[in-house]
Amino acid sequence: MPITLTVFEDSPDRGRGLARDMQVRWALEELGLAYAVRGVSFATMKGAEHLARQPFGQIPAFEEDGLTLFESGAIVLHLAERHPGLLPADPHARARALAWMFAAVSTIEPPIVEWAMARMLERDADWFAARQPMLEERVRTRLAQLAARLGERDWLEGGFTAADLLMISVLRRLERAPMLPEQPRLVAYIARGEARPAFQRAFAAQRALFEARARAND
Ligand code: GTB
Repeated sequence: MPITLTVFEDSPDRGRGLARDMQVRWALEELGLAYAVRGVSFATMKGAEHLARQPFGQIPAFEEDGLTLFESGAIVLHLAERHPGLLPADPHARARALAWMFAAVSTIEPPIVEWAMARMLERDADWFAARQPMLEERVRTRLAQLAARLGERDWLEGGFTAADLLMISVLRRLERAPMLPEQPRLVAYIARGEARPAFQRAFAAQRALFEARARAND
């Protein structure tokens, strides 16, 4: 059975590739794996059929050969473990790459998402302006720490790994944030990731879906 990836039918990011199916698409492209896409509407995502794939009614979900998986980080890890190319062979380097994968989703992503969600959903709240500097500062701290550790290196652990794929995907959510340009090393790091042919193919595929939907809705 071919790999099937469930994604937003109408992504709210309007083709900017910020939803988390991008992580999985990028990994599949890096590994040269073909996949089919199933688009789901917001209503369908909350129905029993999709909840059986993704218990929180979210995207992405991944299916292959009777295996159904959710959580973008877990899907990327599954693919990286099954196919060579996204994790180092050396056990210590591999363990460090895994640590960075977890850092991407559990240390760097939470303050970024909190900042982004506040901007998206809480702009009209009377406490928005008071809370925003604190949320920005939390992101700023993590970006400075990450940039310090990355240093002059191109990637987090030797060559490009699944850790860079997840970290760059998480950082891309900051594309319009004033905190990101304060860290030129991270700006360059994101650009290096986005320049990879596999990223370009993944981005183009999600963009094509958005454009097809936009044409159909015209
Ligand atoms: N931890 C899970 C994972 O990594 O797979 C989180 C999955 C998740 O948050 N999915 C979101 C979703 O399905 C889409 S990616 N949301 C619908 C819902 O919860 O009902 C998050 C996202 C959404 C929109 C933008 N955007 O518009 O820019 C960016 C990212």
